[in-house]
Amino acid sequence: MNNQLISRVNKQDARVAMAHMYVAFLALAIGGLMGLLQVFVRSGKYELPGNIGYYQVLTVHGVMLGLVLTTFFIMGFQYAAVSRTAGAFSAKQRTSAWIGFWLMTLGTAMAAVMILLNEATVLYTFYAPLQAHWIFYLGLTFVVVGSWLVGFAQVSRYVQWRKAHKGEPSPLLTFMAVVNSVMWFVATIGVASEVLLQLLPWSLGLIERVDVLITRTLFWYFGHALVYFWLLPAYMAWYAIVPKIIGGRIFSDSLARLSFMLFLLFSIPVGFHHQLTEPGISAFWKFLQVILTFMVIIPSLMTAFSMFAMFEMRGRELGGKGLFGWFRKLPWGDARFLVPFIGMVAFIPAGAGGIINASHQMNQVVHNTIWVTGHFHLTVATTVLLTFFGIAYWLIPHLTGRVLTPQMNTLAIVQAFTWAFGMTIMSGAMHWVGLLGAPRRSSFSTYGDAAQAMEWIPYQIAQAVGGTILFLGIILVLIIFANLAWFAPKGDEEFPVAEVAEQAEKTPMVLENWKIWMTVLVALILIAYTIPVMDIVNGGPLGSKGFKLW
Ligand code: HAS
Ligand code: CU
Repeated sequence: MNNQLISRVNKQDARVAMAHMYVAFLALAIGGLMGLLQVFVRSGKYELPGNIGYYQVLTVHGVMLGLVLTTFFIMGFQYAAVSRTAGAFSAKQRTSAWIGFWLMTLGTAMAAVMILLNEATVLYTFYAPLQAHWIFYLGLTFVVVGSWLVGFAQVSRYVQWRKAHKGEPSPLLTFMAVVNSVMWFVATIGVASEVLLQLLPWSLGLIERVDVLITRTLFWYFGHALVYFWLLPAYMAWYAIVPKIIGGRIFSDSLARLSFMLFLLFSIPVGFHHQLTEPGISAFWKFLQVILTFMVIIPSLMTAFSMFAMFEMRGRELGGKGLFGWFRKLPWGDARFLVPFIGMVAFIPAGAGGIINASHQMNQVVHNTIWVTGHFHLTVATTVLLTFFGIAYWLIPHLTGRVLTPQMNTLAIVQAFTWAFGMTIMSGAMHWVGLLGAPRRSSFSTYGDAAQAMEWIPYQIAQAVGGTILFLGIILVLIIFANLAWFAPKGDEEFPVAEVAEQAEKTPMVLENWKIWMTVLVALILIAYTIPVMDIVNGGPLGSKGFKLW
């Protein structure tokens, strides 16, 4: 296939991708420091200096890590992956990506300044009734529009490739990047309309009130797909890159594509599973979206299956015998494999927690408790993030023309174990104390020395211990990043892309028939949202004038 023809990311494309990486890792540094402050405050043993508020710090943390780090890393990685597998971008496409990058960076700076000025302490979900300064919302708009431009470049390169290769399936990584970009376009329509039609005019005083339930519904229409926008690049690495690193092959190209298409279809019409306790949406529509949520678990189970199959195939090739002998044969000393692997292991309890959250009755127990925080620190902050680190360890040197030295490889392994250890303590404590009722998104309080609140304190101290270990992990990864970006020896680090196993079937072209999939997608969204949204619009009260509670 074309993998052999193009073996590296074009030099000019590498600059685009690397620019994204700088912002991503800067966001990691800032956001990580805020996380450390938060666990300290919640332990009850520490108070923030000056006039800095807990919720302000929490907003910086969520925005920097949940929105900025992820979006920049993903767009940079996908851009590099398309250049590597479909070939260099045209000058026009590259310009679109550069404009997108600068627009995102400008928007990030605007939002960050407003949060630092304490004008936008609205947390990373930023829906009404909390009201931020309009510059914050405008900044977020720039981030979204900028990401569209980088995404358009990828889609345009894909279309160009397909025109030149009629009847052939596109390179797998390019296809996956395009699926994720398309999902992102469709999902961000929700948040863009929330910001442009509601939050922005409301914060400018052009309209007096907004309907809180509509802002929340539009946000979660976007917000759930957002979490899969984070996950899919990790899956790209698992399906198409990790096999090459371990010397194996992709278990099945068709299965990988099918799972990505299922993500595109089912990631969006499920936002109500974040609103299961919300009055104003009838139980039937919540039930329907819970069913669709259970549908979107299937492609993750398919992924788990493929990973096991791929590992076993490779382990047996290396002479592994018996039921589990293959397991020992995998290249455990290679950080590019081991770090994402730890992420995979974390996804087993993380996914199980997600299924608990999605189960309507059990959601009543965990919703708005710090259990949910525990859940997403396993999913996005372990599974996804460790995979991103694993990607960075070959991608950054590939882009900068350097190599990952054995010392850095060892440090990367130490980093991943530090992370896994710290997260087990922190996320474990969050899950447990969440079941005891401890709220999420709340500063330290003894609630008038209530007995229940006293019960929470030891867990909150455990969170601080785990969080401190995690912060050490952040320092380690920043050291590795700096090394790979500026100091590592010059060389040529490979951008690994795996081939498909021989016995795998030919890829059916129907998986690239976008007319079919987009029709199904739009139909699913309309079915899941039209009537409940009409109900909200018709039955809503006057709306909120907005609050500034900080
Ligand atoms: Fe979630 C809340 C349901 C996955 C992120 N989630 C959140 C929030 C975030 C988040 C950020 O239904 C909080 C938002 C907020 O601020 O309020 N989530 C799910 C479900 C899944 C799920 C059903 N979530 C994710 C992923 C995330 C993420 C992925 C980020 C990347 N989540 C919910 C619900 C809520 C929620 C409710 C709202 C809660 C509330 O009340 O507010 C599923 O997609 C999970 C499916 C996953 C699996 C696991 C498959 C396992 C694999 C690993 C294989 C391992 C190998 C290694 C091969 C079924 C693929 C083996 C090696 C060995 C040695 C064994
Ligand atoms: Cu969700």
